[in-house]
Amino acid sequence: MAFILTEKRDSTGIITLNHAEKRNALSETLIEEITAALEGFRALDIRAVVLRAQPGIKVWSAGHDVNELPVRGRDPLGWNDPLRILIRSLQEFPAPVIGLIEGSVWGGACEAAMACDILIATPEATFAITPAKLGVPYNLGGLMTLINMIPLPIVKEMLFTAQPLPAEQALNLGIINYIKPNDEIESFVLDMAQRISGNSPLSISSMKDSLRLLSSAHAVTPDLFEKIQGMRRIVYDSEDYQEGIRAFREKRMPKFPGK
Ligand code: LCV
Repeated sequence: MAFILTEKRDSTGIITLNHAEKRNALSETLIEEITAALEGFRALDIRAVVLRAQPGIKVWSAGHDVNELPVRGRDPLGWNDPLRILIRSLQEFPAPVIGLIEGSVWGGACEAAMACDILIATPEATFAITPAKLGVPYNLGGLMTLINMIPLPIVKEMLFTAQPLPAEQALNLGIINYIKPNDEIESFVLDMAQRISGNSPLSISSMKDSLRLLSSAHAVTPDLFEKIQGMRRIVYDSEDYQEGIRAFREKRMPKFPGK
């Protein structure tokens, strides 16, 4: 069964998340379909991509498929894990990716949305970054994506409270580019994609990649990297992590032992 729909409209490629029964959770299968669609778009001279969910959806994506998180003793957000592959494929795609956001966005799906180049949301859209709800230690690259997009006090509030940020606040903070009503957002996004497609794809792809490289250019020494990885390992080896996954599976609130 296809967990996404794809469409080509002139020089715009549209990817629609289409696994509503699992709230478009970012499973390995769904992510493989997205990355394959992006590869296919490269061959079709696509000059702008729209990443969306089904029109009128209540949950844009519930984030990482929790059932695919490793049970114990392995970094849940390692370089080769599907979510990291998805983030890189969006950031490295040569043409701009416009995120069309309707509904609530959770966990790693927030980072996937923020890995898009331009974000346009409906007024009801919300963004909740939730590793603290699961006892997950977010990874270095993911934190970089967030602090490149969101002022640090807001990143801390979102990570520590795991509460949804409303679209209006996201707009005021410059996290999203526009808020558009449900009945206007699709045409607004497609018009923007059309305008982008009329410009030089070579100029745009070199500027997109340069901005990615410049924004990720941070001096992380081996000591600093190993210190952060050591802190993260304590968390993903912890009882907190076990309890977060278990509580999700048992559909109950977690009771974190803090060890
Ligand atoms: C697998 C799911 C999921 C799901 N995975 O519908 O950012 S990090 O570090 O935390 C990272 C590791 C990450 O992204 O973790 C995931 C973070 N996501 C969340 O915390 C959101 C978890 N989901 C929810 O809170 C609710 O599902 C929302 C509020 C999104 C929607 O609630 P609603 O009542 O509409 P259900 O909860 O009933 O979910 C419908 C089906 O989708 C599955 C869920 O298990 C259920 O499946 P069953 O019908 O088989 O029981 N589902 C939802 N989210 N992230 N599966």
